[in-house]
Amino acid sequence: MDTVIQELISKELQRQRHGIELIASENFTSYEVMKAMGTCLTNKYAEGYPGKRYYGGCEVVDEIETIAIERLKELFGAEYANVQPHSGAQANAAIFLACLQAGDTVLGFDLSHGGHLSHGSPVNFSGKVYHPVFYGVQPDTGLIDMDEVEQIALKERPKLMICGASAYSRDWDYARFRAIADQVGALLLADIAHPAGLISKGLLNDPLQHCHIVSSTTHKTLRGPRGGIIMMGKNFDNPWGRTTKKGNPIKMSAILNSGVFPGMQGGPLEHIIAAKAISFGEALSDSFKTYGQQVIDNAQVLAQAFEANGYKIISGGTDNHLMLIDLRSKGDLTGRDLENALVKADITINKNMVPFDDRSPFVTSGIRIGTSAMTSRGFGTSEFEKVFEWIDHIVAHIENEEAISRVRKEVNRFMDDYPLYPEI
Ligand code: DSN
Repeated sequence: MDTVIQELISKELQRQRHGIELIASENFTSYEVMKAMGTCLTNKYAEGYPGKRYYGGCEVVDEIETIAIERLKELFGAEYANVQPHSGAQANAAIFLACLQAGDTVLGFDLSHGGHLSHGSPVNFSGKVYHPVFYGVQPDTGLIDMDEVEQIALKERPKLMICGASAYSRDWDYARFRAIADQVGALLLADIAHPAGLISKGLLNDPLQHCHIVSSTTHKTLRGPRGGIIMMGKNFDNPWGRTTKKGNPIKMSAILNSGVFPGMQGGPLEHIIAAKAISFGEALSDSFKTYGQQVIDNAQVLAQAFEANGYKIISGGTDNHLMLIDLRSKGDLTGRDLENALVKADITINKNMVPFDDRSPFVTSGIRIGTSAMTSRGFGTSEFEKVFEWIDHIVAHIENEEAISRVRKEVNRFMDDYPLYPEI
């Protein structure tokens, strides 16, 4: 037995058990989802797709992957689903590869306003191989201005437009994005990595009605294993209306599948796909809708508590599971310093650039907070009021190690009543 690594895994379990997890992109899977990832399925090579593999012995994994695909289609009302992307970034890379030529223009949401690296950031493949242009939020409202998106699209004529973010607390107007995409002949991609679980239960607008392609991760609000997916809604399989020389429609689903494999990836991770299938089954249940609504209620209570106590929430509130807090309303406090102080109290958040930030991404003027993980642990609105009090206390005593240590002890005692993975 590798005691070194086993002890470190135990240490991480203790950290997760006793701390308060507020990173907006994290969650706690069910024990069953987690167990599936540590099974013999990891040993199987299965390049290709169910029924069309390049290896023998794929009968069982074919069944598992087919169930994952069918459950995902049912969950979102999708016509097409690919469950093989290893991550959200790789799902996006496969879509870019499938739909674009090097140098094509892509219009995405600015990373420094809340977008994502894989939507055209110059340090990412998407900004190196393609030509990125961006829309952002308005300085006064913190909201995306759809008229501005339209103006940029008309000027830049992108081949692909992307709606979706890592740190935007408002819902998306997918219908208007689609109308703009149609004006300039662009494909429209919604990256729903963050709000996917909430969308799946009808708690936020539905991108599959309007966007040609939808990508996501599976481990954020969807509460599955770490991974990615690609979907298409009904009637989007031939967005160009083009046919082959033989008169057959050119199918986007086939192009996307080949973008993932063999385009971007080799063998799919069938142990992860099994865990995805289990989590999609969980998300199909009615109780997952109750969970999603609680995530939103908790985020709203927390955002209101911050606002009522003089913190500036970008856009003035939240429709989803997260909020971006501009700490410039609290003097010289930086995101980096607050993240470090909170970690000492076993409260985990991440520092985050805010729109029009004058500090670097390593320092930042903001923090991002999400409620999905602690809602999975059983937190309701009263627990989130307590979370606000702890964070506010640390802001007020940021250099007082004793005060921080007292909060840590309180947090650790509090979390004893919210067990995590008692099976272990
Ligand atoms: N960077 C991740 C997040 O935290 O939102 C998404 O990839």
